[in-house]
Amino acid sequence: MNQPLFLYILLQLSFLIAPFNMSAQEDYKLWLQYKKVQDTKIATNYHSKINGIVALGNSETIQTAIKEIQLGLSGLIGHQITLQKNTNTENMLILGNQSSLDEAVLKNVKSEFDLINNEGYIIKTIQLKNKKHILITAKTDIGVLYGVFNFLKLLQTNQQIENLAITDSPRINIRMLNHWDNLDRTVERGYAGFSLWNWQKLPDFIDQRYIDYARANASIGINGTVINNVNANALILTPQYLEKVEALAKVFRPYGIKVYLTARFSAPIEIGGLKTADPFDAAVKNWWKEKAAEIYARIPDFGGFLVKANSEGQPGPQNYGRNHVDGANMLADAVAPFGGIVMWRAFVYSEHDVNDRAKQAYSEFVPYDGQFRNNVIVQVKNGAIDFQPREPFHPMFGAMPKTPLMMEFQITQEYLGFSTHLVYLPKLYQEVLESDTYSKGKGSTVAKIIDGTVDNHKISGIAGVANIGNDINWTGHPFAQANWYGFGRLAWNPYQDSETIAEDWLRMTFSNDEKFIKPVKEMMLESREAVVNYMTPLGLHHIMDTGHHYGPGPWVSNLSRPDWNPTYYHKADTKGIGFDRSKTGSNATAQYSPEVAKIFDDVANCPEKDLLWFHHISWDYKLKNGETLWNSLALKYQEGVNQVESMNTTWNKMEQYVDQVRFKEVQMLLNIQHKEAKWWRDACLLYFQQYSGKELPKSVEKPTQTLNYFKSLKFPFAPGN
Ligand code: BDP
Repeated sequence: MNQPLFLYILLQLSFLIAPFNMSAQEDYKLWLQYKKVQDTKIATNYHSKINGIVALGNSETIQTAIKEIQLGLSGLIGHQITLQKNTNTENMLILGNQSSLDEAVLKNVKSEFDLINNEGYIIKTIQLKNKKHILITAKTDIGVLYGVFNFLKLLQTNQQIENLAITDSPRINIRMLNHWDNLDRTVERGYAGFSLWNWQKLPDFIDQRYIDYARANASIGINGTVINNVNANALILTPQYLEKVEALAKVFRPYGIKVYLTARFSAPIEIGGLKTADPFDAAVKNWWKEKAAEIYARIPDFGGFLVKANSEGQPGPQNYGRNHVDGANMLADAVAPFGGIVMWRAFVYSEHDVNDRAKQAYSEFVPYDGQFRNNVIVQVKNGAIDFQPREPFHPMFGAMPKTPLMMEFQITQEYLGFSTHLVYLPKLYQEVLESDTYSKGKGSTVAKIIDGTVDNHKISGIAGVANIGNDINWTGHPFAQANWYGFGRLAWNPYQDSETIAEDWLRMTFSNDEKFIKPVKEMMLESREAVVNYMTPLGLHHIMDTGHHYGPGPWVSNLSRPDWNPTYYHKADTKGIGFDRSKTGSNATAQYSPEVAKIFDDVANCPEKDLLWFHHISWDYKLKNGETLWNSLALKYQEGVNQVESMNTTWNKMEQYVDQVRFKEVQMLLNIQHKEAKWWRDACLLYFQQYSGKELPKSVEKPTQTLNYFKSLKFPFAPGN
């Protein structure tokens, strides 16, 4: 080949490859981009304030902290900050836990140590022999690592670092991800590729991804991970797999992340060769005790078991005439000698129970309050049905004062447009956490129930069903990274504002430019209400298409269980629409504290956002805006579409602030979201119109297709199913 031609081809290829690689990396780096600080004044200031690092201690966690601070600073400041032996020169960054500090340093932070717990940290500007330094310290090494990540966050978000005096501690003990990952690497309700865990290559091959996964989690304070699906496969408990789990636990340990496993209740039969899994059977109890000992011999800091039992066909104690307490306590006894816990899920409902599905978990679990061992925590979804775009808080929160309850949020967007729709979920989480249960009077918010303050619990927990897969950008949608990030931040402190979190995330992930931050933050904050509007406004729920839950399916009524059918939930008829859960209906409202029940029970007082969740309302009923229910419903669907349209407009103006690839990705995804929002609007309104028999209000666009067309759409290979 002649040289010019060769060079020409090379040039063409590099155009194709270079931007791809660049952005692929940016996507991959999540919120830990560590890009050079753009504002030169700020950059110079950082440079002058950080001369070197003095690191005390040499545990794996401290080594990790040193690596991270060096990586972060070299990116943000633009050159390597070296390790120093002492604080003779000023402007050292001193890292070390409490016991590693000498008296001269300690003197500066004595009172701060009283303000933090074992995982908390202190970042403080101190003076030693008239020289200023920045100290990052904690009671434990993991606290130091959290301090390092939070110090880097200050720089990433361009905050000042003069006279620092920060103390911070997590409010919840167990802050974890739940991976619904199967051993064949498919991910139940996963929309970002396959499972991260490469079981076939483990334990010998340690993918860099495992390390970066741990870094990302530690940076937001996540300290636990359940690595396999709640619909569990017993094989994970065999030596063949435990060896692989052990290898992952070893990778995660320096980052303060404990591994937990789901336990299939019938494992003693399936892999233990026993005839029964009856929790009262001596051989069964013994099998679990030995299994626990075997796991702890490999993984001394193993966290414990998460169990889905007698739920959606999974085996459980009821198969043997026993109850949830019997099952949970048997497992709790097995892990107790090693300090392990059992997270027992309350996601139960039965096709044989004719009661409103929303009432069943409460009815089944509340009578057990006080009967669980003290190393059992009951894991409750945020709402009583199933991770809908909006649900009132689960009535179990506040109803079991003698039992620690753990929150289960879904980060993966099973019912919220998969990884195709931009939906900023911390808005949803915050709404739930701020809800007042009134269980011990006004102010008994869900956040205070789960962090243990209302009922004085020692263990507290929060879990997020992960949206992570092996896609280059981890989460499918670039903005879905914000949901992982935001979940972690709220797990650390459930009282934070989702707006602050969105802003931090944007600054760390994309840019500190105000012209970018302001509009894009607004777009994120509005996105949750948008999805509610174009999918399930005014309290509608579970009207997604069947099985895969992709797209609208309000017409579906032929499933084997009544409570799997959308028609069960919306109950549309010629008179009106909505599920009557008030006194005149299923009386689910009575499961809440009287103060809350009173509000939900009364049509006139019930928040309109929850109206059709609690009431069956006539099409002509007038809402606060003076419009009929039918008109309001239609207008909400249209509003949702309009909101996505304006999200598109906002994003289209952002090209200059973000790299080309991420810009295009988000642009294409927003276009799909817009298309699908219209699909939702048209399909739902055409379907409900059959019952209302009314015209659409003028400002609602005419449907582009017939109802039959929408009904005919089938998605046999929709992901995550
Ligand atoms: C539902 C999901 C199903 C899960 C179940 C659960 O559709 O895939 O197994 O929840 O949480 O939302 O157990």
